[in-house]
Amino acid sequence: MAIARPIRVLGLLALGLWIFFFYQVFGRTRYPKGPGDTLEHMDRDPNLDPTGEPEGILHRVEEGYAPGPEGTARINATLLSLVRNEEIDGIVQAMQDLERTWNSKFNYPWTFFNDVPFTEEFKRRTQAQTKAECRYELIPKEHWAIPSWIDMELFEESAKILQENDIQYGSMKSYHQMCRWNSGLFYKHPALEHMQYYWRVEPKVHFFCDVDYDVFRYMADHNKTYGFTINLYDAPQSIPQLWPETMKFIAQHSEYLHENNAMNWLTDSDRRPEHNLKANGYSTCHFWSNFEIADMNFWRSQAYEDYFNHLDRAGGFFYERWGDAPVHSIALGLFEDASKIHWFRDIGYQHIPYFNCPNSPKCKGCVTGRFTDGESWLLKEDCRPNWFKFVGMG
Ligand SMILES: Nc1nc2c(ncn2[C@@H]2O[C@H](COP(=O)(O)OP(=O)(O)OP(=O)(O)O)[C@@H](O)[C@H]2O)c(=O)[nH]1
Ligand SMILES: *[C@@H]1O[C@H](CO)[C@@H](O)[C@H](O)[C@H]1NC(C)=O
Ligand SMILES: *[C@@H]1O[C@H](CO)[C@@H](O)[C@H](O)[C@H]1NC(C)=O
Ligand SMILES: [Mg+2]
Repeated sequence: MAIARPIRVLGLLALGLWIFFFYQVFGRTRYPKGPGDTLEHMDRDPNLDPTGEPEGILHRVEEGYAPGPEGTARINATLLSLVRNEEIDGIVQAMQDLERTWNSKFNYPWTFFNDVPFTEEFKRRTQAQTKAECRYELIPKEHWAIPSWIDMELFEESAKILQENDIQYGSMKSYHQMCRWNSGLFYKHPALEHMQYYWRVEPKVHFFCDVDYDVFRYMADHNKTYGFTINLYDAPQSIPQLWPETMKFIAQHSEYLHENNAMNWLTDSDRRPEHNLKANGYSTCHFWSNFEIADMNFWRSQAYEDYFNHLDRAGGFFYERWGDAPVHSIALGLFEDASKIHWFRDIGYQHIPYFNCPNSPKCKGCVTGRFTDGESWLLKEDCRPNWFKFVGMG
């Protein structure tokens, strides 16, 4: 049967449109499907490259890391965990991972914090995981309490809005208190007075790779202020006023801006422009603070003290759900030399649902280069490509 020419042309056109349509919908993979796939703006995940120890001087077990006063090679540093008595199983598991991969060699003390006293069972079971000293500290009431200037009716109203926007834990008072304490108070606890560095550990996190050097002395010897493993986008609805408040602060205190700051990383709007828009100018990229190895002198600086007080007065720890992760990250990105921020690429780590899993024979139990074991849409929460681009790695 002969088909009239105009019909053939129309048929071809329709076919072409269908192909175009399917290409638009299925053809462009925006995010990687699994290990090895490419990321937008990141041709290759650096975690797939063979990863060894960082360069430069490293201090090792032979130098004197026995538990107790014999451990003369240790500096003033502690593993640090804010944790609830009910989370005993989770913290024991996290301790086992970190003791196995690192601390059984270096024996840094553990310091546990709680807003209520630790139970005897908590103390017994945690101390049983380590040869190092464990300290159990109560948070002073004035560090944990909701500040007097917070209007509790406004808090309840705001919590409803957070809930409507699906902001996890938005209506849970203690979650807001926890974020505030981690932002601006933990390092003021008297138990940390003589401590300079800390490694923050949460219940249920995993560590996968043997680390055979003193990471605290690495920080000190290489002038590092802050070490991270994972870099994420935040939910913009949890922090709409954080960046505007930060800009107000900067307008009054431009002297605190570091000349080598990470402003371009903080304000990126190329990748996920809608995040930047909803957060009023902040990319929402942050170092995921359930892991941090850091120098408390930065939090104790005048710049950070003034910044935290400004934010605290603005009320966003309660009326919004400002997390300690974006607060820490913005402060570091503005007031610190960006070269003092270190990606601990060699420390295999997981806090559900994200991983840092390097390509190294020292790692066991994670899939090299895997960013998440959750739903594939979580892959777009990865903000490492922005950081790598910013520091010239990608
Ligand atoms: N003592 C005490 N610790 C808390 C409280 N709320 C949170 N924490 C601790 O603070 C840290 C962060 O809390 P999480 O509940 O893990 O918050 P998150 O990591 O954002 O959320 P998850 O995805 O559920 O882990 C953990 O180490 C908790 O044990 C609290 O009210 N009291
Ligand atoms: C650790 O802190 C104590 C008390 O402040 C101080 O005397 C000591 O010199 C410090 N040690 C190191 C290695 O910095
Ligand atoms: C560390 O920083 C100090 C002060 O900024 C500087 O004097 C020193 O040379 C730095 N050391 C290294 C190894 O970068
Ligand atoms: Mg957690």
